[in-house]
Amino acid sequence: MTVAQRLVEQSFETLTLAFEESVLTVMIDRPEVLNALSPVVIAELRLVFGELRDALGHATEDAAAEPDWSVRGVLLTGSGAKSFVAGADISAMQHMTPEESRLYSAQTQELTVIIETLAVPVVAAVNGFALGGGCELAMACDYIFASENASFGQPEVGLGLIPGFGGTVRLAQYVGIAAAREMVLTGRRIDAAEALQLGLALRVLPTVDELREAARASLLLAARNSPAAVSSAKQTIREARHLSTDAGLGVELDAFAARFGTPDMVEGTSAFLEKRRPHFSGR
Ligand code: CO8
Repeated sequence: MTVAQRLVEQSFETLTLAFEESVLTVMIDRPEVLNALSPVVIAELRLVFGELRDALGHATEDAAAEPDWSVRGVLLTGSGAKSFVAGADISAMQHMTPEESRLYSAQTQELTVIIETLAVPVVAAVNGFALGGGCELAMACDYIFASENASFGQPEVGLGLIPGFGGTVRLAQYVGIAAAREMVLTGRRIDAAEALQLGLALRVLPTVDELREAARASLLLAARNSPAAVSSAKQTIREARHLSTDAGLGVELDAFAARFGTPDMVEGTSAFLEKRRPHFSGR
């Protein structure tokens, strides 16, 4: 059984999963609280992304294992047309002790790292509010598409909190330090047009349906390539991001050279020269 089959057969309390044409859609499904992230949502997201990581990890790290590339991209979205995720569930957080909040934050931060290092692309389709933990979850994805009604913000300081799900780190990576400071210190919400202008959203689509379709199309485009090469490119960009130019080029050099002689590299270059479509095995 593939990881795609295993995941869609499971039932979740707070998520709805769908699988079509190699794209797994993970929908956070708590519309009554605008898809706020409760500890159960975090646990279920960790389960889904953890299973994907384990299945794909075998494909990328263990040369002898049969690669399970059944899932070639993940679309992360919220149910309905009003909210992606309106933040961490405030009622679940209110009575946490510092120790409990540390554990909760560590678990959510770990989830963002699993997403960021997953071997396949993950696209956030932000269909409304992406506030606090919602904005932070979206930023852990490879890129963000948004609908016109989307709004983004880090309103934690208004609750006597600060971002705890990677927001103090990743927002500045997306929008630069001054814009990140302004958003985090004021708690101001920005609309989709401003998110696009700042580089937080990569594309803005008029409706939620068009948004999900565009995110899906982008994932399917990536899925036409060698999965092993896509994975390597994703990890290389992440690894090189904060290095000096020289150190980053060294990381790229190693990853580039490692592709040579692999089945996918042989197939991709042969297919081009033979003027046919490549059939990648993902190795
Ligand atoms: N948590 C719990 N419930 C929520 C949340 C939330 N974050 N957001 C909305 N809801 C609930 C509302 O309480 C309401 O429930 P009810 O119908 O029972 O009253 C329902 O969803 C609908 O919401 P509203 O009636 O408020 O809808 P509006 O359209 O009037 O307003 C807003 C929408 C503007 C999104 C508004 O709901 C709002 O401001 N929500 C809170 C946004 C927020 O502050 N988010 C940040 C939370 S803190 C955070 O995310 C920290 C991240 C770090 C965590 C790291 C792990 C520790």
